[in-house]
Amino acid sequence: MMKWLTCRLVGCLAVIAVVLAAGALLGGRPAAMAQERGSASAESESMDELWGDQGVELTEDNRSEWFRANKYGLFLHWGLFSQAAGKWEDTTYYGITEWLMWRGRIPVADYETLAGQFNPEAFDARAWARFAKQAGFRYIVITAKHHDGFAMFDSVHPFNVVDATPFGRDPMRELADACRDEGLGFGFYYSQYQDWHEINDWDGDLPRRDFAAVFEEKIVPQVEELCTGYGPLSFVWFDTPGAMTREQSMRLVDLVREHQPQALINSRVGNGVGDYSTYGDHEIPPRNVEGVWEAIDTSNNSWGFAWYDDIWKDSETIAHNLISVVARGGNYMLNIGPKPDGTLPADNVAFLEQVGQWLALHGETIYGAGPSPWGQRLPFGEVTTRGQTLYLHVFDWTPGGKLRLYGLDTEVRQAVLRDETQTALAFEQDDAGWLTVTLPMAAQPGLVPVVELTLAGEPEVDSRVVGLDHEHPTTLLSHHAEVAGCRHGKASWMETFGEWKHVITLDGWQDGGTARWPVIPHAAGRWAVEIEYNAFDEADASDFALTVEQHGQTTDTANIHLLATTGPRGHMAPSTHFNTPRYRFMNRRVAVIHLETPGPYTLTLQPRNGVKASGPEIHAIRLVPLD
Ligand code: JFZ
Repeated sequence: MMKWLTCRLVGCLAVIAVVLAAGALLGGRPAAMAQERGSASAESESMDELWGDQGVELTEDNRSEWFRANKYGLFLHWGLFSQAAGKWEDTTYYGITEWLMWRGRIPVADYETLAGQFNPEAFDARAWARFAKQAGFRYIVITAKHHDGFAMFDSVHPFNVVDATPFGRDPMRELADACRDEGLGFGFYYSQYQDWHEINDWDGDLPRRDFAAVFEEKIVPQVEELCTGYGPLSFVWFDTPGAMTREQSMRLVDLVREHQPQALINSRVGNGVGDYSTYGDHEIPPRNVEGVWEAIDTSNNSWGFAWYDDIWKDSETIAHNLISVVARGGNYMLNIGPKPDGTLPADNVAFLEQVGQWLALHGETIYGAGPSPWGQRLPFGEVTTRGQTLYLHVFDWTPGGKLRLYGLDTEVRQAVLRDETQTALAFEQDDAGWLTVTLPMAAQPGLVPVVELTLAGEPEVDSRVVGLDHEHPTTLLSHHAEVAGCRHGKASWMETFGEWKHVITLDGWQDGGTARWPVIPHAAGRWAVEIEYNAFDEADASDFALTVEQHGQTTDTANIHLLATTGPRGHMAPSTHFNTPRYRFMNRRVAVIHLETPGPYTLTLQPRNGVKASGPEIHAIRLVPLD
């Protein structure tokens, strides 16, 4: 999400693509982002209601409440691009499969031949909806029309699934009905600005029309078809607003409001007029984000089905991602690229079903749960909340190990392991601000074990000082630092298969610049210092000092030498979608520091011998306990 960019470019799609690479086709962050933070207020309600199990009905007045109650959505990218699966004639275009038409500069008439082959006879909308329900998803958003302009629904525009394919059915209607029967939310993805079937810069036979005409002739009528023909919708999910005017964005919003007043509209409708914000693809923000927002992600690396992409995220990774997004305050919408025959990839489904089994036991810690009062990941895992309850999700389970949390000011009444034993766990809260929970001497119970803490009141946490655990590595994020003479920045780029990467950084280093983190070790000891950073050749071998101070006195200094990570500042391989700059963040162990007495310290990172080319981009410092 790059809110500082506003796209004013029209016409040339090549230019637009470059701008997309920089993220500008995304909508700006909507005004709704400034809204109040959600909290599960009604403690007295039954658990089912608190879990959002049909407890919150989606109406015009409680869109954000419904959204927050449901947390986990299934995104589906399905269309003619699935038929091609990343390959056109003899060439595989690795990455961002649903952009095949653009990448292959395929003329409209040639691309239309895919419709003649599209016949997903194994498609069973009820089976998809049942799977989604079992996997713990609360809503589905599916591509009704992607950038290739092909309508996966019955439309007056002839380039559609009913009129142009041997399949001849309307899968959107079947899925809408099936979702309603399963009690799942349902919505359409609709690409409102990019429609390469109507406007592109490579097909000489295409009549030259401007967007304003296409908007009136196709976009508005199709959005109306989707809003009037498929029953109540939970979402209309727009994408890549490009050079849409505010009036055009508002036309679409008004249209949705008129027919579907309860439906949520995402920020990519453009011009800051949506209900909630969509983060950059594949991005989980490292620190809590206020307002109503979602992170979107893929199960493998591409959105649309790709014949070569079997790089599935396993169930543990997906569960961790979901938990982390909820702990940051958002919703997680995870994508599957269905196959051209209408089935879902089997490995993909199997991993998601395992997550569903975990959610069947621990849904209470996710659906409608509040964000972590610590504002970022803790060394052992993630925290979510519900009223006076804290859920500690243990990502790193050691039998008999300790979970340490620093800065909780509220009294803990009890700690219980959320498994079938419901074992009460020993815990201790000391005067220095540490809470220590002792795990049982047992093998890891389930996909992600959860410890439930009951507090004497709503959690109050001082999260400014980072507690250094001496059993788990602790991460000091760039954005947690107080800076002078360097900046909080962010690097975003697209990798081989179209997956975006986003990394927050400290960059723009000047001579004498500093980044400072307040930390407090749980016990005296030595920590290995690892730095995750990117340094282009020009900034190679930057020298830094990491100073350890207590009560204004320097107690230790480590000298740090950061070698280039990337080779020459270059571009991605030619097989890649866009020519975005190549970043290569690496985690390197660079020093050892000593923290020998109790109490808080300040760690200061500072360049030593003059900064070259504004220095490296530093994502985080990781302190790994050695004692
Ligand atoms: C868009 C589409 O172009 C893509 O095909 C897919 O449908 C995805 C869900 O959305 O791609 C984007 C849009 C914005 C960003 C990244 C990918 N962004 O700004 O980070």
